[in-house]
Amino acid sequence: MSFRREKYVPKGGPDGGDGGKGGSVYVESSRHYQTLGHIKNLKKFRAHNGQAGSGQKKKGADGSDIILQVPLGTVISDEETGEIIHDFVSRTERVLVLEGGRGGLGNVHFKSSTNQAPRKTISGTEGQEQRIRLELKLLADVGLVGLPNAGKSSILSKISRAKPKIADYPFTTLTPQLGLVVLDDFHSITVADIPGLIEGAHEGTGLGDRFLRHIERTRFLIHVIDAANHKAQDAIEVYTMIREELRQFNEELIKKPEIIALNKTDIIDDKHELDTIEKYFKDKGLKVFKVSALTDDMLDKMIQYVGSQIIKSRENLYGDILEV
Ligand SMILES: Nc1nc2c(ncn2[C@@H]2O[C@H](COP(=O)(O)OP(=O)(O)OP(=O)(O)O)[C@@H](O)[C@H]2O)c(=O)[nH]1
Ligand SMILES: [Mg+2]
Repeated sequence: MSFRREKYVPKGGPDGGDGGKGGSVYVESSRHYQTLGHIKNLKKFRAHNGQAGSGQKKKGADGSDIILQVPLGTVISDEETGEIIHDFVSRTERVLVLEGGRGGLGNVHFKSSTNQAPRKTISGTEGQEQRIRLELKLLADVGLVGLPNAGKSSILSKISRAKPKIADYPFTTLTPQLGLVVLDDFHSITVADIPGLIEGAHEGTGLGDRFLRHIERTRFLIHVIDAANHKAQDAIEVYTMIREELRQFNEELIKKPEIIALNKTDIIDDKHELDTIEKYFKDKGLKVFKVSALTDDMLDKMIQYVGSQIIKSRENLYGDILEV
């Protein structure tokens, strides 16, 4: 609120200007970032306040916006309700998370024939606050799942140029690894190697299930089973257990199309056990590949099959978009 005060201008009338708008908070995906490391230790992001208006009808400056940059693959959600605000999947995008408060209105607006000296103003709105969760999920087409030591990383290292750590003890892989698998001159798919799962992973046993979020968005799962060190009955139990861990984490995971990779066939003596395992899965309607990450046996066939499935699902996806 302000009134014009000038020599020789008695009762100068209202001249209080408007307040500036508060800044807004945006989140933007950027190809320059691959992790959320740059914002890990920053707990609060605050856009700037708008400045107050002043006399002589001066409007206050708008507060500047703040733009938080995150890598592609980040999902932002409301920490309290869990509601997804945005999923940055395919390209760089900018999303308005919180709109800055409206600036107040100065008394210059409220002059009328009956009120030449209005004392009325309208306050600006308060800025808003929200707790949001930022989660980075890999964007892979295919996920490799299975017990520790099943040979997931060995398979990834053979089908892609990724160089994951491989060793003869459980929990060699401590974080998910991503590999690019080139199918032909025009097509490639990405495959994620997830740390091994054991019974109770959903309750935190072993490395727990926290890496499973990285396969939530895959289109396809390859279930890797060490067929050399499991009797048929064990292999089946292992499969059922892993599926149960996946289900506990997210029902959607077990609805994904999957195939079975029976690995380490190079050191199997008892072909009868192997046939029993294979029959069990085939009877369930699942496609089975008897592979060896050591000798490369059947890996190529498996990848061609998985690749063709992925390419088909991509075509369907684009088909849907065209229909819309
Ligand atoms: N003989 C033979 N050994 C294999 C084969 N595949 C993997 N191995 C061995 O099995 C062991 C475990 O292999 P990894 O690829 O590290 O297994 P992983 O499933 O990634 O294990 P985690 O990372 O602990 O979950 C290593 O000693 C590999 O050399 C195979 O086809 N044949
Ligand atoms: Mg591994």
